[in-house]
Amino acid sequence: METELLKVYGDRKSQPTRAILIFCKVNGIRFEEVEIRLFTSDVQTPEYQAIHPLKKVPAVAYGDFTLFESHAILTYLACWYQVPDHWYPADLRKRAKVQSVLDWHHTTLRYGSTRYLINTVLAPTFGKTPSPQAAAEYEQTLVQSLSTIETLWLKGDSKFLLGNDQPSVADLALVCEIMQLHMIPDEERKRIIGPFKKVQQWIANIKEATNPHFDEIHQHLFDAIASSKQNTA
Ligand SMILES: N[C@@H](CCC(=O)N[C@@H](CS)C(=O)NCC(=O)O)C(=O)O
Repeated sequence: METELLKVYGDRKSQPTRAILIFCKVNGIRFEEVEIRLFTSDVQTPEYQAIHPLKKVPAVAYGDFTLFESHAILTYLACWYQVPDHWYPADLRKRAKVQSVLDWHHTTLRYGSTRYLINTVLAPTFGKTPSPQAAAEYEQTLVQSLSTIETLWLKGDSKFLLGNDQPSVADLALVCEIMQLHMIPDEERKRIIGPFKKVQQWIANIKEATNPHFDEIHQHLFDAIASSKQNTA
């Protein structure tokens, strides 16, 4: 195994960055966190563009090996560091099921959730005015995705996705996406997530399985939300 130290580039306000950081911490992976602040000149430097030519976060580097796309990073790290099997099972059929949830995530839950946020609270960041019409459309995608998690991925009384009693990288990727909804006012979030009781229990299960790291990594997001509320008050 290489002796290089893994570098994780990202911003804790970014949901896929948090998933990777929590994964590394829970599994005792040694790494250096390199903060790349979203929407700043941090992503514009030639050094960072050599790592992530698309100028996004997260990314990792291990010596001269670089990788971006959080799902690819999570699965690579799970295999490279030989973490406990439940994160990304060696059994090919079980592994393929985890992969199927990861693939589903990007075009459904993440698609709906990020666009909902961009058309509501994040609109000013993108130089847009909030669009209630677009927000309503993406809220539908988001709610349908939560419904799929509730009725399809959280089978029976299972604690984690795919009927598992321990989390996989898919649990981490999806839950960090949902935590981003803390950016919207509490009453809005409750309106959207409130009906999904299994989803709420599942979030609590992942917190329990990954704490204190889950809370520590999310604190940065909560602090940023609190300070933006103060600035707009
Ligand atoms: N599919 C990518 C998504 C990466 C992504 O969109 N990251 C966001 C932050 S969560 C970003 O860097 N946005 C800045 C931009 O798009 O300019 C992954 O899972 O890593």
